[in-house]
Amino acid sequence: MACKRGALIVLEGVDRAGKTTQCNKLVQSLQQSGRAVEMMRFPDRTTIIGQLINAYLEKKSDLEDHTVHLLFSANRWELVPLIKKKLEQGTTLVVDRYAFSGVAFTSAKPGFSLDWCKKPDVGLPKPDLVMFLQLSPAEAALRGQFGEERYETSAFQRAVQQKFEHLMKDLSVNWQVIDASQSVEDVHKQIAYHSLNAINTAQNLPLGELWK
Ligand code: ADP
Ligand code: 2DT
Repeated sequence: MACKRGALIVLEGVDRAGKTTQCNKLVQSLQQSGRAVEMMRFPDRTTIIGQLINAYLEKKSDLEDHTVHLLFSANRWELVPLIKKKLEQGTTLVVDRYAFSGVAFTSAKPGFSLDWCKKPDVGLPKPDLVMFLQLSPAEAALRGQFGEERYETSAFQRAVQQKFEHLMKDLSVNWQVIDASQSVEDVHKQIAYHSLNAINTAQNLPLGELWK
């Protein structure tokens, strides 16, 4: 019998919600329980497309807004063969940001509809679970200042949060909202619970296609 596939698990949320902290903790705990699991993050700044995105985020280059949106999407598509291979081999993937960040960030810019922003990502591997780490701007501020990268301002982050809220109304995606103001341990417990459920369910289901 073919091996059971891994689950595609995504963490989303605003800046400083704890995505990276929780992705690392989830990977560690799943590994400790003997499961095959790996972490990925988007943008993946290591590829050639990722380096263009990195220069843009670090404000070392300017790119036209549609163009950079398509580059973020291309950065996901270039990794699809690897994502599919890992999942088929039974490895669960824990992903720090995905197409939802892509849509939320670009549609927070003037003149971009949610619908246009989703189009390039239609058909990507569909996450089995998307956890949104919910944190108020005031609580995020307690975790440190904004960095120097593009998009790191409170007005823009508020607009992004509203776009995420629209996206979360889509019941074709398995969203779980997590209260990210709790301690690292308590947030982790909830994330681990939802992830184990998703891993068990995904084993017997084919991988879906996002927004299709
Ligand atoms: P993100 O990847 O969402 O931007 P990080 O995981 O990098 O967030 O965390 C941002 C900052 O907040 C880091 O300094 C991290 O140590 C801290 N942090 C993460 N989770 C919590 C938490 N639950 N409570 C308090 N501080 C946290
Ligand atoms: P971090 O590397 O700090 O997570 O943030 N972004 C991300 C987009 O605008 N579009 C996308 O498709 C993705 C995945 C969010 C990178 C920044 O890039 C933004 C913050």
